[in-house]
Amino acid sequence: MSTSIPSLITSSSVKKEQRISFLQYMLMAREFDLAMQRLNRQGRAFGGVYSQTGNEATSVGSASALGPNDVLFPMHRNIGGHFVFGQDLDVLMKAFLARDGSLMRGTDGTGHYADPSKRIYGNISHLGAMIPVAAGFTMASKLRGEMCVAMTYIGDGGSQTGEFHEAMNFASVQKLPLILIIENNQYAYSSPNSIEFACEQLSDRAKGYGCHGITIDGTDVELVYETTLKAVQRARNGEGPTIIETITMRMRGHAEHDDFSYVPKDVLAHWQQLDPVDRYINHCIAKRVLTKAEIDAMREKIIQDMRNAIDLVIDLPFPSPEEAFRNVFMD
Ligand SMILES: Cc1ncc(C[n+]2csc(CCOP(=O)(O)OP(=O)(O)O)c2C)c(N)n1
Ligand SMILES: [Mg+2]
Repeated sequence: MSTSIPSLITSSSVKKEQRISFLQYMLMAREFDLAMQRLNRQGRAFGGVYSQTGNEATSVGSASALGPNDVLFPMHRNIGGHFVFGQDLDVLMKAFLARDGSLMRGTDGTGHYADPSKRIYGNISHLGAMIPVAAGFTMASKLRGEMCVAMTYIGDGGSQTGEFHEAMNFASVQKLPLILIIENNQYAYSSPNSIEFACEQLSDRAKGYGCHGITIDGTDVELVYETTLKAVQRARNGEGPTIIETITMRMRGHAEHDDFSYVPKDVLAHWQQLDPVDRYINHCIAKRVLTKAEIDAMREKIIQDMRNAIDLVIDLPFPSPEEAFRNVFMD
């Protein structure tokens, strides 16, 4: 593995306050993740706990490029996007700990919720299925004469589904304001890229659909932001969809039950050096955005907020068993 570490870009479209907010949201995503991992090991978080570590720059940078009328269809490693879209920490903690009365009524702990008040819709577990839904959202808003960009996400594995193809073809033909972020984190469960697809880059497919496509470093928040901003502008100009493939690494197992022993240790060590949060902290200190002491204080406050949210939620009751039958239809 090469040990070279690329420098992060300093985007001219980013102002100081935005840099601070990128850092804030990435730290929130990281600390939420660490809190969920701990709760899982303590037997207090149930179901799948899907680590976002390594994906913070992609989820925060991309969601930050959208405007107040746009919509987000996040996937299972996009907690950063929920924060960018203003989702409340306590609300998320209650949902992820599957407590009664949460957004998913306690029936799920992985963010399969829609919250129209926050313009967040997702995620749909069936890989690929959310892309046509996001495309349909933009089609509906177009028919209503509104200008609304939808952004959704798919993994390298999920990109191999039929719905990916159908949705991107349809969106390209209709020139829909849709942005698809392909989070290429090298693995789909235990399958590496080499047995998933034969094209060089997943964004190469854009040419076949007749839309725009680009592959970028998904660990560089300002690069992700700047690239997505251009895609948003194209979408608003009626130039149709964009596929942005972000190259990242899934730094833990598929979910916390998976020891990911199939990932070579030198590969993980290489990506550890590319950690998007640590590198952006150093970048912000070097660019005098904030001092180390200010960043430490920001992180400490976030950790305290996580503790407070857990304290608030942890003793709440689970839903009654009947909840499992609500919204289930049968004769
Ligand atoms: C259509 C479909 N097939 C299989 C699954 C089971 N499944 C859930 S996540 C996953 C791996 C996804 O890998 P990738 O798309 O690369 O995303 P990552 O988890 O790496 O972020 C699989 C196979 C599913 N949810 N939907
Ligand atoms: Mg993957």
